[in-house]
Amino acid sequence: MKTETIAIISHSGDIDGIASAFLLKEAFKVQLKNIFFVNYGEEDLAYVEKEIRKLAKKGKLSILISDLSADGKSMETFSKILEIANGSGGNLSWFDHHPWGVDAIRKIASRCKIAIVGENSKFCATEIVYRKFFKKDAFLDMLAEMVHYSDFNIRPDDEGTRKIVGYYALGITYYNTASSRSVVDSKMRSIIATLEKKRLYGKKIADAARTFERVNSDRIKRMSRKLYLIGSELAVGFSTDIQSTQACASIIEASGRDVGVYINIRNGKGHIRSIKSNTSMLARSLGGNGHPHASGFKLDLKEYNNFRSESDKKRVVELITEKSRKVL
Ligand SMILES: [Mn+2]
Repeated sequence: MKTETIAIISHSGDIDGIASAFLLKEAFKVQLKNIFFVNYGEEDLAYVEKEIRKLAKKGKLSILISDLSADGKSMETFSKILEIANGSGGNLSWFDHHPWGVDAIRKIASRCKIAIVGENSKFCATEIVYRKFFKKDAFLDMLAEMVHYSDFNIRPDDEGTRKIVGYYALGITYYNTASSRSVVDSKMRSIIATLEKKRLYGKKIADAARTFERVNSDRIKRMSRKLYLIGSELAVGFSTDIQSTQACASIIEASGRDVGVYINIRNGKGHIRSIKSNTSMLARSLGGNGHPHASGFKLDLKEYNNFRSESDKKRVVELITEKSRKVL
C-alpha cells in the first residue's frame, strides 16, 4: 500500500494563519515538517509548489489549506496544487474567510473535498477550523478569541490579550523578514510547538517582538515624513518591513486620509487599510485581494526597480491613482 501523507499550507502573515494550521495539525495528525507557510508573492508560491511536488512523489497526498484565498495571481499555483493532490489519489480541503471570486470558486473550491471559503465577516480561519473539527475547549476558546481580535483588528479590553496580540503582530512581521522560506517555516512551526503545550505565547515570540519594536517605530517615523497623497481619500507610504496594520494606521493618522496604503519595498507587497471606504475592489484591481477595510496586493519588484528612485515610487503612485479613480 502507498503511504499517505497530509500536508498543510497556511498564511505566514499573521497569527490566524499559524493558529488555524495548528488546529488542522491537531485534527488531522499532521507532522510539523509537512506544514508550510506562505504569502501571495510568486517566490512563496513557487516554493510551496516545489515542496508539495516533493511530498507527492512519496505517494498519496492530501492537502489542507487555511487562511489563504485562491483568487487573483495565486490561482494558477493553487490549481496546480489541486491537480497534484488529486493526481496522487489524495484530495484538497480549504478553510478561508477572504473574498473568493466566482472563478476561484468554480476552478478550485468546487473541486475540494471540503471547502469553507469566501468572505466571512464573523469568523477568521482559526474560528472556522475550530468550529468545524473541535468540541468546545477552554484553551481553544482563549486562542480563538485572541486570534479574532488580531485578525479583525479589534482592540481587546483585557490588557493581557492586548499584549499577546501585540507580540504576534510584531514578532510574526519580524519572522517574515527571514531571508529564506525554510527559515520562515521553522519560525512559524516553533509557534505551533508553543500552542501544542496549551500556551498562548512563548518567550521567543515576545523576544522577537521586543527586538523588532524599536526598528518598527523608527521606520514608521521615517516613512510618515514622506507620504504621497492621492485625491482626498488616499495616502501612500514606502518602507522596508513595518508591521502592516501599524504602518497603514500611521499613514492614515499622519495624512488625515481615509485610506492608507503601505508598500513594503523589500518584497513589493502592498497593504491597504481604511476607516470607511471599501478597499476590496482597489486591491483586486491591483491584482490582489482582501476584506473591505484590510486588503493587499503585490507589485513586481523588477518592474519598479526595487522602488529605488523617486520616479519608481511616483510610477506606483500613478498606478494606484489610476486604479483608485475607477473603484474607490
Ligand atoms: Mn485570517
